[in-house]
Amino acid sequence: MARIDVVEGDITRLRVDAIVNAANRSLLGGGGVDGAIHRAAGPQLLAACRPLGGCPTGEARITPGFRLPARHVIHTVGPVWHGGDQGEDALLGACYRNSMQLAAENGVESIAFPAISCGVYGYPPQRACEVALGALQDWLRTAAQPINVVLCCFSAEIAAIYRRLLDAQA
Ligand code: AR6
Repeated sequence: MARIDVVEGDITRLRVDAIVNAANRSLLGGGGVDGAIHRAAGPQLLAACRPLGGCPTGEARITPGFRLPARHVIHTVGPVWHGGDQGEDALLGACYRNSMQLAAENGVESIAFPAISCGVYGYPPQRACEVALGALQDWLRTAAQPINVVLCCFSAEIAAIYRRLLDAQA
């Protein structure tokens, strides 16, 4: 059975097969975790993203990790929070599912996610963590092969939310 671990820290440092980037639809970089990943991977990452021609919200694309310890970067575009009745939960869940699907297709055995949409895009963290965990656990339940998941939290607040949700299931 695949594991889900909660880790606090910088996702660009993690030695996993793939890290997920909370990108925007251009896939040409930005602030937050996107900026950190591009800085750590080096300029080849932008060169690899450019020909992808962007990515719709909820979908995912894969590139090499270049200078990162991770072999792959999976770029996904989370929804901007507009109050919760604009299909945000479905789009956020799709980010996690589509990232896992792409990971499986590329032989990834370990993957780390940031808290997609919880920064600049303004998603309420508790709700985002519930959607993320639900989507990941649903995916893992029916997966042909197990993939170990790291929930990489840049703040203690997000880590505490994930730990509470996981403890409540134990
Ligand atoms: N490692 C792990 N998590 C991080 C790191 C890091 N190095 N840096 C920030 N976070 P955000 P979004 C956390 O704003 O809300 C970009 O400009 C952060 O604390 O990076 O999906 C893109 O280009 C927060 O919990 O992504 C888009 O335009 C989480 O990562 C836009 O921001 C996500 O925050 C996407 O916004």
